[in-house]
Order: sequence, then C-alpha cells, then structure tokens
Amino acid sequence: EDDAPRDCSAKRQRSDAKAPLTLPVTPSRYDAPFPFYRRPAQLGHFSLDAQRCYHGDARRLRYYAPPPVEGPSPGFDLRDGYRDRYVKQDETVREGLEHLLRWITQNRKQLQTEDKGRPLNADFVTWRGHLTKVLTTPYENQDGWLLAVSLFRGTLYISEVETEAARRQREQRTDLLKELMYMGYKFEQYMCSDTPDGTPDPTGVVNTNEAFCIVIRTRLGTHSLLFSGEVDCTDPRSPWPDPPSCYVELKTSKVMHSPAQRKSFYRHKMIKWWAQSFLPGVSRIVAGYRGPDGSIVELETFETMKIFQLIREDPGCWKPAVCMNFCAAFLGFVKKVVTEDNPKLVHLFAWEPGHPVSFTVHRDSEHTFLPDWYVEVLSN
Ligand code: 0WD
Ligand code: CA
Repeated sequence: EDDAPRDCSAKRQRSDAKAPLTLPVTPSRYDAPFPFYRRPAQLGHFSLDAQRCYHGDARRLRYYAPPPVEGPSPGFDLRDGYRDRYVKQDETVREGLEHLLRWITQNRKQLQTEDKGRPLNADFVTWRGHLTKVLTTPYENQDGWLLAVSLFRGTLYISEVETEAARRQREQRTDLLKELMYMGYKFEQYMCSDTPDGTPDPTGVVNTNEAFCIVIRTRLGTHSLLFSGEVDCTDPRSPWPDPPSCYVELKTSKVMHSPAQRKSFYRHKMIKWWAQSFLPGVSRIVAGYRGPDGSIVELETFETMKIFQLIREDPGCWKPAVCMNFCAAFLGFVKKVVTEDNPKLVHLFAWEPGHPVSFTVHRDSEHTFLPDWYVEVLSN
C-alpha cells in the first residue's frame, strides 16, 4: 500500500537534478501580487508552566485587561521587580521543536491523512518565530539566520540554529538591554489578568518560563503549514471573539516625538510586529510607549490587517506582499533541495545580509534535531 509515498519521493529526486544552489533575497524580485494565504485555523494549544514543563491545556492563557481608558499615562513602572521579582528562562537550554512535537504526538489523530506513508497532513512544521524571520529577510540588514531542515515521512521540519553572532550578542548583553527585555514582560503583567473578568496583579513575579502557545494550520501558495506560536492574551471582549483573531499581541517601544521617528518605527520595527501577528491571524497589537524613566506614557492599538495601509504612503517602506512571496519562494526552495526522507539528515540553510540564501548538508551530525522519541512514535 505504501507505493504512493515512494513514488512521490522518486519524483522529487528527479527534479533534484535541477535544484538551484542559492535563493536570491532582493525585494524587487518578490514585488508581485500578494500570494494566496489561507485564513489561519487554530488546531489546538498548550502551556509551559513556571518550570517550563509542558501541559496540553490552556492553564497559562491570560486575559486582556487594559487600564480603564486608553490614553496618556497609565502609570506603569516597567522597572518594578527587575531585581527582586524576576525568574528568567534558562536560555542555554536548546529546546528546538520539542514542545511542538510533543503536541503533535498527542494530537496525531486530527492530523492524519489517508496516506499511510505521511502521518502528518502538512508540508512544513516549525515555530511561528522562525517563519517571522523568513518573512522579514528581504528587508533585514543586521541579523542573519540559520535554519536546519529535515524531511521525515513526507513532512519538512524547520528548526532554528543559533548563529555565532547571535550567541555572542546573547552572552555579551548589556545590563541596559537585559532590563529592556524584562520591561517587555513586565508590560504584559500590567495588561493581563488570570481570569476573564479579573484585574492585573503587578505585585506578582515575572517568570519567562511561562507561555501559552497556539497551534495553527494554514497554507501559503502551494505549501501547507503547521506551526506554533506563543500568544500573550485573549480578549474576552474582542470584536472578533473566535480564535485566533481574539488574541492580542503586546509590545513595548520607545516613545516617539517626531514624524521622522514614527517613519523609522514603521520601517524597521513594524515589519517584525506585522509578520509575527499576521502569520497566526492575531488581529490586534497593543503598543505601550516607554518614557526615558521606564514608565509607559501611552498605549496605541494596531489592527494587524490595517498595518499595510499605514506603511503604503511611504514609498521606501517594506511591502507585505514581498515578505509573503519571499517566504513562499523559500519554502519552494527547501522542497526542491531537501528530497531524501531521513530524520538524521539535516540541510542547514544559511543567510547573511547582502547575500542569497545558501545551504550545507550534514549527515548524522550534531545538527540532527528530530528527537529519537518523536521518530519512534511517528514510525508506528
Ligand atoms: O530558545 C530560544 N532562543 C527561542 C525560544 C527562540 C524563539 C522562541 N522560543 C520559544 C519561546 O519562548 C516560545 O515558548 O519558542 C516558543 C514559541 O515561540 P514563537 O512564538 O514562535 O516565537 P516568537 O514569535 O519569536 O516570540 C514570541 C514570544 C516573544 O514575545 P515578543 O513580544 O518578544 O515577540 O515568545 C517569547 C517572547 O515573549 N520568547 C521567548 N521567551 C523566552 N526566551 C524567547 C526566549 N528566547 N523568544 C521568544
Ligand atoms: Ca509580546
């Protein structure tokens, strides 16, 4: 009965002969109509607790609870608790796709297809954050990336590998930057409650081990995608009450004083905010603007679907269609290059600003990332 998958991989191998070795990244190459992107559907969720342990439930889901009136000076002190009420996730632990793979094994039935050789009904499995990096690549001129890919039973798994530069930056992070990172999490605590009608408790501890993640299925062009992303909170009073549009993404940014500052914010920061929320269909982003003393001076809500209208007036700005067309091209490139179904084989796709995307091949190396337990469960 498993003639079909073998046939399919044979076809893929034949086209391999013509597989290109690099993929260009120049925005003008991808300046075409917006590609097909199916409305993202939420398949499920999971939580990571204060010890970073997985639970297949919504125990870490929080509720959007903004201060009474949106306007100036909600009076949040984002530095509060940095020294004495902060538990930081251990960043030296490389989790890879682990939590998402666990969710997949526990929800196999709803992901199955007729095809016995292909246990998951998806071309790609990855974290949302990895796709965000791909989307913003045509406009990125600072940070490169490394994405490891393995083809296993008909599905391509994409898992990020930390670059040397990113590791150095992480290890040499200044105190100022560490505090800024804390302030983003503190803002979430000021804006979220643990119950739908509750009020935030800013006296509590900020623990970055905790997370609520949703699992999304969608399609970009010819590529079906299954990915997971962490969401900050759901709005019980959302104008779009169904998941995933009910979620609200919380962000902080430096308060702006001039049109030039706002223009630069739209060009360089908004692209990341847009890509991150657009991918899973999160409909709103709430920005808290920080004053120099670390207090929030103003809140602003952005509707994800209206961001392209804000940037359209600036001809030098990024284009959502370029981001999506590049992502579709990258996924197509990966499909062409990675054709051998083998969980121990890793193609490492690398990109540095100013260069095209290239790749290297690693057999049975330290880059292998699909865990044995996962390979075993999906082989049966
Ligand atoms: O170990 C790592 N270096 C990474 C871990 C890198 C990227 C993600 N992750 C983890 C996250 O902690 C999360 O549990 O994977 C899970 C899902 O990630 P995602 O949603 O695909 O990632 P992304 O969209 O990049 O980030 C979403 C949120 C961030 O919110 P902001 O507002 O900063 O974009 O996940 C959190 C963060 O709150 N987050 C992290 N939390 C702790 N440690 C990290 C990290 N390294 N990266 C992102
Ligand atoms: Ca956030």
